[in-house]
Amino acid sequence: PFLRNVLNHPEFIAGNAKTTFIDSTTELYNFPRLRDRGNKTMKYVANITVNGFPGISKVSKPYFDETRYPKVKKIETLTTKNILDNQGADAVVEYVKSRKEVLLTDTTLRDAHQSLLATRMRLQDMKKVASSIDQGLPNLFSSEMWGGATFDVAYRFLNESPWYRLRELRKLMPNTMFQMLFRGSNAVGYQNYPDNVIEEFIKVAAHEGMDVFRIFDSLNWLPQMEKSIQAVRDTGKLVEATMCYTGDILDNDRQKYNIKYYKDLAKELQATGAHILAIKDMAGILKPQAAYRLISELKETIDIPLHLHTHDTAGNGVMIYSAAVAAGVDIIDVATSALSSGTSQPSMTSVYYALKNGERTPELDVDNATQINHYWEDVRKFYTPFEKGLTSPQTEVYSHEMPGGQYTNLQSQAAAVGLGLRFDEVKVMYHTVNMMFGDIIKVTPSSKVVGDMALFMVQNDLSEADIYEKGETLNFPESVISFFAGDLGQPVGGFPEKLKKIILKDKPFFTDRPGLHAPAVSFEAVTVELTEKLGYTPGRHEVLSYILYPQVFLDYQKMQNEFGSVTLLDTPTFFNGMRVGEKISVEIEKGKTLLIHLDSISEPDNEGNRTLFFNLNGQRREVVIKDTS
Ligand code: 3PY
Ligand code: ZN
Repeated sequence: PFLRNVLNHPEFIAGNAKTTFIDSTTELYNFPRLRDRGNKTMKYVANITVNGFPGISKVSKPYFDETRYPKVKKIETLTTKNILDNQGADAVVEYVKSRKEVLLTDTTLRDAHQSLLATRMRLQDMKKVASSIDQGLPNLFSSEMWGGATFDVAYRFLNESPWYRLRELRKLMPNTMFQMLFRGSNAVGYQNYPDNVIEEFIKVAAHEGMDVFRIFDSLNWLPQMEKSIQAVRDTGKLVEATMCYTGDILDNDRQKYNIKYYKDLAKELQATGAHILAIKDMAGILKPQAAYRLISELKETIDIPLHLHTHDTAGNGVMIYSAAVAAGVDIIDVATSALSSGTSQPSMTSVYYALKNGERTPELDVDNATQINHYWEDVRKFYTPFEKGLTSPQTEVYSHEMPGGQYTNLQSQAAAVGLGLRFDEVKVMYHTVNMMFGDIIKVTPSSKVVGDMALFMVQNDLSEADIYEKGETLNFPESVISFFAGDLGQPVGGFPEKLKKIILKDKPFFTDRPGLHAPAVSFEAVTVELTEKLGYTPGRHEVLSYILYPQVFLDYQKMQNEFGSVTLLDTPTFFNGMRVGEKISVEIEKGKTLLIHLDSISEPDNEGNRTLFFNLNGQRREVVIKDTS
């Protein structure tokens, strides 16, 4: 079967198979699973049906309306992806500069669901709309569909390989530039990694189809971005070097991050090799008039295109974009309406209509965008258990400055430690902690440090004064100690020395780049180690996943062995299992479909086991599951 897989593989048939083909094309190895895939899938479904999906309350499977699949008109035009592939990164930059209209990046497949649905969007739902986006919205600058929290959440909570997601979408969206969020020296993790891991990750991601790398550092510390910027340049793809926005340039009482700070940083990022400058307003606190001033002055300061990212948390998103567009911003981040607003990005079509008949109206086929949006309206309902019920603008964000992607996460973290009803206090404490830390940039992972400290203080009823008075005797959260030890780099203006002493006690700390102290990883040695654990030789992408998230990756492999490719299940079944009498179909590969019917479920026996009676492609099957619900 292995040879048959090789010979039938589209890449092989197309003559694209190189000597690394077999190593890097892991789906070829799926053959031993083929025979028992049906059994594994049923086992997964049976378990979810009886015990529910981990982390969400078990409910009977909801009835959803029929999903409206988009019917888009295919639009033929030269795309940014065509330019990148045929003429290179600099040609894309020239193209962007030559456009009068503002360009759009669609964040639906990454930040939108990271910010609204705890990053739980599954590939299965992306795949069904991917080619409609590719064909119907070809004027997009890019589709942000990877990176940030999606990498570990895919493995950890969805039993889905982020690499598989990238490859599958690449096949369906050949004419759209893919964009990812990359946390500089923290890659797609929450800690520093050795330089050669960062470089290898970028190389492999570029090879797998990533085009635009938005590289940021959680403290805006340039030394933490330089290696990544160079690594992307070496691949020939596009570098969007990023400055994270915090504070308020128009507030005379808050001048740590003033206009000069941003202009100087922009110049440095341009000099370091940025093709594009991203302004990452991760919390959505850039106010419209500040946006106008910031963009206008940056336009006069640097000559690379500007790409603005915001979150609509406070409800001012369209106004921010309107001001930024008037000031000359080149690209803005929007999301499909159904997954926009609130802690997500502003709506693509709202922005379109706000700018319609103006000088810089985006090129967007609004009928296609609307069709695609109908699909997302239906799909969002599958993810209701992950919604946090934020239905109105949160202007408190101007005070706590929490990133859009963190808000709902911190809410869950607070609930998990029994502070669900005291979340308002946590938000206020978050602001206090930021000021105690010296007013830092707050974005993954520095935002997590502030969040951990805020939770710690509220949970232990500690005030700011208590920290200074009793600090010697307190056991601070690990992330806070690590932050003050310089593991994430150096904050703008340095650490507050008094607090640093209290938190670190006698522990050592870095004052230079942590990457200078991290020994290079031997990919060969890790490959050998991982081969032993997996029983097959992993591809380089799997080695990288294991280096970044060892336990998460091994747990994912274990789930794969036990339940097979659950990524292929439809989302309602994935989260809710099956109803008695229901029939589902799972296309496991082209022309091979599992038809699964759940006939009945027994009462639990003396040991608490239930038997589920299925019919799988016409054959009766039984699965016994322990009822732990
Ligand atoms: C991430 O790093 O995941 C973010 O979205 C930061 O805003
Ligand atoms: Zn964001």
